[in-house]
Amino acid sequence: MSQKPSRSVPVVRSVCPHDCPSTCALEVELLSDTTIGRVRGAKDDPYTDGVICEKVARYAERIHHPNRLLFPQRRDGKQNWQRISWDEALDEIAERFMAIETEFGSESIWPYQYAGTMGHVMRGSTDRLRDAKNYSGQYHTICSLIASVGFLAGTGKLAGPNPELVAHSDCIIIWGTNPVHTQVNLMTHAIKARKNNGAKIVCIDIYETATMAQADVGIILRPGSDGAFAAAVMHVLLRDNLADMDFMAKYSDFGPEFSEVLQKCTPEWAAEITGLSDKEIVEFATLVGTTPATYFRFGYGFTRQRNGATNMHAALCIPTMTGAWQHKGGGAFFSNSGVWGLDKSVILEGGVPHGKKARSLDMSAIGPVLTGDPKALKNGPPVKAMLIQNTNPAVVAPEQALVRQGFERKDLFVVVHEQFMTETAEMADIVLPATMFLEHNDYYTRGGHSRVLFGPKHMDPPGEARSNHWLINQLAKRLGVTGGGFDLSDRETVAETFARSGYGKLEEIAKTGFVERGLAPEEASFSTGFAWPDGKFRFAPDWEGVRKKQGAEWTCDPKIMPEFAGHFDANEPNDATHPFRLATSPARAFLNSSFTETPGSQKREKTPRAFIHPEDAEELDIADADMIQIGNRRGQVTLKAQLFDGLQRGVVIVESLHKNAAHPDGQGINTLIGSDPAPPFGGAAFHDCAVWVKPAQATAQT
Ligand SMILES: Nc1nc2c(c(=O)[nH]1)N[C@H]1C(S)=C(S)[C@@H](COP(=O)(O)OP(=O)(O)OC[C@H]3O[C@@H](n4cnc5c(=O)[nH]c(N)nc54)[C@H](O)[C@@H]3O)O[C@H]1N2
Ligand SMILES: Nc1nc2c(c(=O)[nH]1)N[C@H]1C(S)=C(S)[C@@H](COP(=O)(O)OP(=O)(O)OC[C@H]3O[C@@H](n4cnc5c(=O)[nH]c(N)nc54)[C@H](O)[C@@H]3O)O[C@H]1N2
Ligand code: SF4
Ligand SMILES: [Mo]
Repeated sequence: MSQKPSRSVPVVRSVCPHDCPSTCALEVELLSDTTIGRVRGAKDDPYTDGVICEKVARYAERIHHPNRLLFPQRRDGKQNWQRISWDEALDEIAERFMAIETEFGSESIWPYQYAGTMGHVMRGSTDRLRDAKNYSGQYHTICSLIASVGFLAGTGKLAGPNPELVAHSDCIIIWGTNPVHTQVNLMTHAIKARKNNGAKIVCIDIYETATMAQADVGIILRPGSDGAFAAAVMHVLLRDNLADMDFMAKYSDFGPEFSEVLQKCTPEWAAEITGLSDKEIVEFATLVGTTPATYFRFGYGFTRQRNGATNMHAALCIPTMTGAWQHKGGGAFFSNSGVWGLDKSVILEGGVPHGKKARSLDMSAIGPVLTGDPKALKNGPPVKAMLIQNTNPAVVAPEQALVRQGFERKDLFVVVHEQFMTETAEMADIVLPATMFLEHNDYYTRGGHSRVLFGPKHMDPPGEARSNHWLINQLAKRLGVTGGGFDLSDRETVAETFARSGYGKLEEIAKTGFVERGLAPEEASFSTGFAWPDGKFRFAPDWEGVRKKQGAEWTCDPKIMPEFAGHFDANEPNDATHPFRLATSPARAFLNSSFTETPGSQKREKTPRAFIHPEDAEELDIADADMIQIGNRRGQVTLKAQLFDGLQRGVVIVESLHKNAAHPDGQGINTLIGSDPAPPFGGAAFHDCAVWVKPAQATAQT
């Protein structure tokens, strides 16, 4: 994607704000105070290395989109929108919130924010108001929780060898991530390793992704079977004397009991569960067992299965058994979120402390919450008002039918602060226009790397668009809260956070645009000990210890968690009526629901389609490009079939997320996904769904 900027156009430095582990350092052509040209990846940033994805290279399409929201608007009950002033909007919101608080208590107000921007100041401002007013909390379960706790269960810390070291590996295992779609920079470094060291690239997924097409070895297993696969790999490592017994003795809790458990996990046993051949399993074990500098790059695919925490943990046991952590270019990585050492108090805390802290509601359960499910409401008051920022739950949240039913409630007051009239905004009472990243100041941490980057304001927003930070502070004034971040500008809030975190002065940091937070190589790669008190990796997880580290909540009986790493049969069961497994893996040109509005992305992704195995299609009398229905007890969705043999029989993949309205009947793919919390601590299992599939004309069953 990289080209030389033309010399006459000024180029400014920025950071991609989207929810992508790459968090690219950007160079943006600034054509005027209000106009941008091309966006490129910064060449001097070692991880970005001059490369960015197509969708952000074309950001001019998004920032200057004719449909950007420009003014506050109020809806009259139907779809008639009336322009109002910011003062009118803020006064009305403050009045309604105060009246609702008086009648139903502060917990009946639920601010709701997520991943539209990864800027800490913008995202955190919503939480500052929540904290100051003791509104209901948000338990963050969409996205990373399931996999994060699986990683913590082994290492005790979310860290790992710097992903730039991939370039020094002899073998790279890309497991449960599709970086060609979701974090293109990982491919830059993996391909460097192949070029420089002749490294092998292995991709483990549930279908033949665009990444697998570029790999040397592709392993297509059944969804949710990674734990069984990993256990069999460990069986072979022990059987064939490929395990590093010295490393395990020194740095893990490995012992005869686990060894005995693994005896039963033969490749033949795992072949049944994974749908792989025992030969594929043995070959993989032999490859990683004989290649010390093997780098396991785990992705969020793990976090989308009900048994994903245990699968992640089991996969993570492999580099510990081979001792890969000790070798340059070896080890494993999921996220660096344990390394920032940030003091975010000025962003997150406000007002005076409250006696009893408000309940925290599971964000994945927004459907059950809004439709009055007592358990989801923790037996507390109903939610009567919401302020929604940087998220589009009508599209992205599970159990969509319930989410939409909830938003249709006449007694629910909803404010949405957005860049576009999303399908969530369309259901709001008041919609407010939001800035984009080049129009406000913020900073960003890089989950897939080791830098914290500053993204300064470079241009004026269009119309009356205002930032989250500004909106929250204006609303806070009307609600009578002040102090800390409520009295600072967005830039001052960045500066104060950097100062409190010991990063140094913003003026200095702004010169380079980043702070390096990488741990010392031995610490990052745990090669001299893990982050549990005894310094040992856990093959037998201490889930209660993980819960405390993560600040998580048990959502199942702790007794159901298996004692050792391996297969955990916890996924949504298939039955005679629901014989298929559906996964909603990410589309290349959409980023969750962002970019569904831009012409370049729409052109690439076209209409929603389901990949289905040709033999399954034939049995169901479905031809390529036929309209089909996919359904289960939660509802049904209509889309196009695309015959594809790069997956196992019985598996259906819908690359997501299209707008709900892109489906002929307006029901988006999340209609089918469950919002029940995955064990042990919750999380929505977006790729773990039992469904039926039929030609569209046939009568559907539920
Ligand atoms: N283009 C694009 N980029 C994105 C996003 C997007 O929607 N589109 N989303 C952004 C966000 S919010 C995130 S969190 C990241 C996520 O990015 P990734 O880390 O890539 O994670 P996932 O999107 O969940 O899925 C990764 C892969 O896991 C596979 N998978 C599903 N179930 C299993 C399983 O049981 N086992 C194995 N081995 N594989 C499985 C899926 O088929 C998919 O190919 O990407 C970010 N970047
Ligand atoms: N079926 C299925 N569903 C999924 C997933 C999946 O893989 N499959 N992935 C899940 C994952 S991992 C995630 S993280 C979620 C993400 O889902 P969301 O959190 O909804 O993320 P986006 O769709 O990227 O962005 C939401 C909105 O934020 C707005 N926005 C961006 N910046 C700002 C800002 O500064 N201020 C304000 N007020 N608004 C802003 C954008 O215009 C956009 O409409 O989706 C989840 N949903
Ligand atoms: S690869 Fe990810 S971080 Fe980089 S520009 Fe694209 S969306 Fe942004
Ligand atoms: Mo995510």
